[in-house]
Amino acid sequence: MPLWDRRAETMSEDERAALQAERLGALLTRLAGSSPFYAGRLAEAGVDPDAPLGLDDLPALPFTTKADLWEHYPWGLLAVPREQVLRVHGSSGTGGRPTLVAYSRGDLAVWAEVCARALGCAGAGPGTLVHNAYGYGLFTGGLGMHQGAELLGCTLVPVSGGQTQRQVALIRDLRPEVLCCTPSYAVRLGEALGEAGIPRDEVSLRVGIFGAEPWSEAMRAQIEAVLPLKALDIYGLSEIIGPGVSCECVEAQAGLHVNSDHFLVEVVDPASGRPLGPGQRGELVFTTLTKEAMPVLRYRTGDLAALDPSPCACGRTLPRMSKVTGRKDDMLVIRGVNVYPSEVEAVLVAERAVAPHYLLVVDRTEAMPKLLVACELAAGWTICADTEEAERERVADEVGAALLQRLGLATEVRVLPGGSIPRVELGKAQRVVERTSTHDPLAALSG
Ligand code: DLL
Repeated sequence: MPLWDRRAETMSEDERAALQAERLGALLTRLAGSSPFYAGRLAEAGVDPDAPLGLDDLPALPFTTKADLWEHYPWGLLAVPREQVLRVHGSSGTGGRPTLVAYSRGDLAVWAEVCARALGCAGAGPGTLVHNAYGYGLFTGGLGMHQGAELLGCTLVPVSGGQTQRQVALIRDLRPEVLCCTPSYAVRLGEALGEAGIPRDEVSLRVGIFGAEPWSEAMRAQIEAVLPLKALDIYGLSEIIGPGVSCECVEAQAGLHVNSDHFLVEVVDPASGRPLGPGQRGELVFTTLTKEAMPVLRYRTGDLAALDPSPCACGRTLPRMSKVTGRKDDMLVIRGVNVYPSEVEAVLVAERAVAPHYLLVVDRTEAMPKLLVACELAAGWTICADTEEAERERVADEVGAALLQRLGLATEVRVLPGGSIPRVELGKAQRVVERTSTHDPLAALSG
């Protein structure tokens, strides 16, 4: 399988470490001279930016957080004159305040390079037909994959998100091999292709590059069951570059290759910030070694994963990160029990009687919070309308028992008729919502 940048992707560990140390030293010198924010942070931490620095010194460098980006919104973390910024992207964020990031010409080139590597991981090359259903706009998904596909020489269909019927027609007519979109939208597209009378085996797609939201191994199996493709995980965040920070390869599907020649990766204990070793799950932290416009030092992502430095069967030597199993701030605490939404997803997706669409409702209408799990019956599970309600109740009991066993928590499960859970056609799926005395998200659902 051709690698987009064989040299960078198969470098020996020592060679890569030397490159990283050299780039880290250059970054510190640059930041001390061009970023008042980092010049201050480095001085506070007692770091001399011109002293020789090895990778072992990394833990002595200060962290950067999302709060730093917000406090210095919009241009405070720029390390180049504003006129050298060619583009701004960002994410909407949960609090309504966007996180904005800036790209220089060099940054856009690095971004295209790492997205081309991701497409290379999917086995794409010049002429490969790519259907890009990530949203175009401030969100990094659409334009990020777009530039990577163009650099690689792919035939790109920049369809963006939404308008599912039109997407189905384009997939039927153009016969793309690679699909880029969120995993939840991949499920929706699989469903819509079936509804349009296109059987799974007649769909041309061979590989999917899915990311921007967490998805479990069980969800991978579901997607591969509705679409005839290998589903690969791609990870990234606006603050670091967008998609292309890391991606799985089609050969192994065993962890995401981190482009660590550009994005130095660490895993730290989310509470203490202390570095963790290979295989230990903690918070991902990245340092952008080559970014010009808005570089970040030890950026705390809040995303939880583990690292594996061993080489992959595909020949790449880049370290691999596990799937992101959640964010440190999306852990729910229900009656003293820690619940990760990904654990609930794993139970639901393993249950054949329910479709892979769900909503977790944290019910705060009483003194003690409760977890309500709303899902729906799988398409074609019951054919007899008379028995459907009883069947939904039976399945709800079954799912409730499985959740109790897995989480150690009693939940209230509602299995609704097929099609009740709203499908997300644009942007990221929001699977956890709150129910309060003034707002009931369940009221809008049928069943
Ligand atoms: O979601 C960039 C992206 C676009 C990645 C397309 C992959 C594909 P943001 O909007 O800034 O950037 O959101 C970043 O999304 O911190 C994670 O919490 C989450 N996330 C992104 N990819 C994954 C993934 C883009 N593969 C935030 N698995 C990150 C789990 C992911 N979570």
